[in-house]
Amino acid sequence: MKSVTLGEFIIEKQYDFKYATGELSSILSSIRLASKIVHHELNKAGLAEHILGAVGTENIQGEEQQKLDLYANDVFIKALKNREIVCGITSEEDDDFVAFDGESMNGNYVVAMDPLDGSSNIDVNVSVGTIFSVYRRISPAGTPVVLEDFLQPGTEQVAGGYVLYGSSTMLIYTTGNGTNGFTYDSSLGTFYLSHPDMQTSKDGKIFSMNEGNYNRTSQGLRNYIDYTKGIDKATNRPYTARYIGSLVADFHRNLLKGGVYVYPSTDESPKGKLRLLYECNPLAFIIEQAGGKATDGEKRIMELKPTELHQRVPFIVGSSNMVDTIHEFIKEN
Ligand code: P6P
Repeated sequence: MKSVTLGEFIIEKQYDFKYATGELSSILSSIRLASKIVHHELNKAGLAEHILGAVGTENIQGEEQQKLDLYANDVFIKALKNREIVCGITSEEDDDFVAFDGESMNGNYVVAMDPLDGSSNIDVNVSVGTIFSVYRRISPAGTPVVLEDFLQPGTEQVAGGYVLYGSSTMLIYTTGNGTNGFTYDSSLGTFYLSHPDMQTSKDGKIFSMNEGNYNRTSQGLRNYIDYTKGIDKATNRPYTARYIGSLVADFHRNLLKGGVYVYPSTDESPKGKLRLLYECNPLAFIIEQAGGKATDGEKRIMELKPTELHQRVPFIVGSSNMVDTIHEFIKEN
C-alpha cells in the first residue's frame, strides 16, 4: 500500500471541508510541525536536566506546571501564530485566552488546546498527549479575538484531534469526515497514514476509571463499577480494568480496542476534572466520527454550551453501548 503522508492527506482531504480555502490545512500543518518538535524534546526528557520536573508554578487548575508543559505550550503557540491564520488560542496552561496581534488578527480561526495532557507522568516515562480543537471565529476578522469566539459548543468544531507521545508518536484527527490516524517515522521526520477511517466497536470490555473515587461518586456509578466486576459470560464480564492516568493514552487504547473511559463528578471535583473546551470536546468529536459516544452522564458533550474557558464537566466516552449502559445505571439512582 502506498504510504500516504499526513501532508498529502491534509491537502487531498481539504476539499471535503466546506471552507476549503487551505487555511484549515495550514493550521493542521502547524500542529503537525509543533508535535514533531515536542516529540523530539520528550524523547530525551530523561537526559536533559533542564527539561524534567516542575517549574514551581501552578496553572489555573491549581496543577503544578511541569517544564515540558510550558515548553509544549510555547511551541504550539508559536507554530499556530506563525501562519497568521489563527487569531487566538486558549490553553490549559494560560489563565486567559491569548489574542494574537498584527496580521494574525485577520485570522478566521481559534484553537483550544491542552499542550501536554498527563504531563505529571513524564518523570515516570508514561505516555502523554496534546489535545486540540479548532473553531472558526464568531467576531469579525481584523478585530481582536473575544471570549465568545472560544465559548462555542463542540458541534461547531471544524477540527479536533490529539497527538499521543507513546511507544510511537501518533496524530489522530477529524474535520468531520471520519477519524484518521498517522504514525510518526522519526527517522524521516514524517507522519504516515497508519489507521485510515478509524471505527470503534459498539461494545467493549475495557473499563477505565480511577476507582479510588469509588466512595466519592454517585450510587448509580458505584453500581456500574460493581457490575463491571460481575461474572457473566453472556455480557462479557468481568470487564478488564485499565487506567493509565493519562487521558490520551486511555482514550486511544479504548478507541482501538473498544471500551469506556469515565471521569465522573466526585466529592472533590463536583463538576468533574476534565475540561470541556480542550479535552472533552475534541475527543468527543474524534469518538463520534469513529462511531462512539461522549456524554456528561446525561447530555451529549458536543451540545454543551461552554460558559467559561476552563470549564470542567463529567466525561463518559467510548463504545456507544457501554456509554448507554452507564446512563441506565446512573438513571436508576
Ligand atoms: P486522576 C491528567 O492530569 C488528567 O488530566 C488526565 O490525563 C487523566 O486521565 C486524569 O487527569 C487523571 O486524574 O484524578 O485519576 O489522577
